[in-house]
Amino acid sequence: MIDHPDYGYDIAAVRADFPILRQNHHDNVPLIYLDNAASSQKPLQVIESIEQYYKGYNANVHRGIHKLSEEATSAYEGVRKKIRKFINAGSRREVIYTRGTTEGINLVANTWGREFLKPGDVILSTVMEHHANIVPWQILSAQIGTKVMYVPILPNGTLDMDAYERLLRDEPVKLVAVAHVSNVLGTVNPVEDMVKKAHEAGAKILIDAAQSAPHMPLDVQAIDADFLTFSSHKMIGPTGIGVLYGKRDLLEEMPPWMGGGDMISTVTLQGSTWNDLPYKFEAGTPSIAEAIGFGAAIDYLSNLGMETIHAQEQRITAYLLERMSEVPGITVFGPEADQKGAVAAFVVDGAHAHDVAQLLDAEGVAVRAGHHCAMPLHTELGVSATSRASFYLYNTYDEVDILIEALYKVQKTLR
Ligand code: 7TS
Repeated sequence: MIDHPDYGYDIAAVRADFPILRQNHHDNVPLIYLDNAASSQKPLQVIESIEQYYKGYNANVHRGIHKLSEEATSAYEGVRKKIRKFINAGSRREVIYTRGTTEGINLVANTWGREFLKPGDVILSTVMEHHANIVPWQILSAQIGTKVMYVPILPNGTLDMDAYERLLRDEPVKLVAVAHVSNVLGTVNPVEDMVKKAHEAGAKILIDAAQSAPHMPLDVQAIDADFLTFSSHKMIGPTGIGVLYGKRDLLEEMPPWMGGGDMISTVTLQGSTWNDLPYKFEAGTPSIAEAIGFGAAIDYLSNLGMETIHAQEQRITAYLLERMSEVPGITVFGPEADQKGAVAAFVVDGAHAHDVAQLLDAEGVAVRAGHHCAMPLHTELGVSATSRASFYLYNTYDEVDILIEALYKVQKTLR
């Protein structure tokens, strides 16, 4: 038995905050939730904040002068300030609410991309991206004549940085669009270095932080990102809300994308003028309850401390990879633990990823199987599908052990 280091926080107290973790998955087996890269579970603090809003001060925001609307507006805008602090943005005006990462990327493609990219310009993505950071650039390119190119990966699952520099040098790259952390390989990309090199080449850079914002401290000013986007639901908050951070001067010169209420300053039958940031990009009634729940999630994460959460995830990742390496006939994709987030996508020799996931599910272990919205990456890896175990702050070393035991059982069943 390996002597597990401390979690850095009271793991029992944390787990007690997440009601869903108390249930049995099937009749007799407890739930081991290892699908956190897809979506995380929610603590009572988040669930109750939403209930309190609907019970106590539900109203539309930025409208009426009645007390309820003022209370709702103050809570909704208060969360924006929390997000500003959480990512160290220079101003709350740089924090745009979206429905999530996907919408954040599409917003940049449809506003900045349409306004500032020209036929022949190159958008540089990577082969390890989620479809959300590939498809919007392909759609845009089909419409305006830009070209999408991709940074390849090395055999260990890290980006080929020589190729990155070469592409920046040899191609007319105007935008780099890269994931901070891969949702399959877990690779933590050297974004500060990538930003520096993109800027030296005269390109802007968008960072898809869907898999980093939940797991490590983020400082958008230190990274010097032009755009950075993430989703609440992967960081113990509700679905339907996320953030696009953008540098203020860029956001100021971008035209709006969706038109409607709240995003205008004046409207006549002949034309309209736009509201100030961030509202220029927030047409229509927003996800108010979800934003309030997101605020409770940020409070929760901040109270534990993102450094503390990250340090624990690094320990559990090291333990996970060590234990998985003991099981014969299993290939885990991606780099070593010290370069990797808490995710292990793997294949079991002679077994289909979906069968593995189904058998694990019978043991109470919830993992995802498939291409994880990263088909080009799976093609590159030479597999059609992987099973993926992804961890978060409430997962335990005992759950790693249960996963490993379950994997031995799966192998026996499939043999
Ligand atoms: N980018 C990355 C790196 C992701 O992992 C995801 C979601 C997205 C973008 C899209 O986020 P959304 O909140 O807008 O949907 N990733 C996954 C996953 O790995 N399994 O399910 C969703």
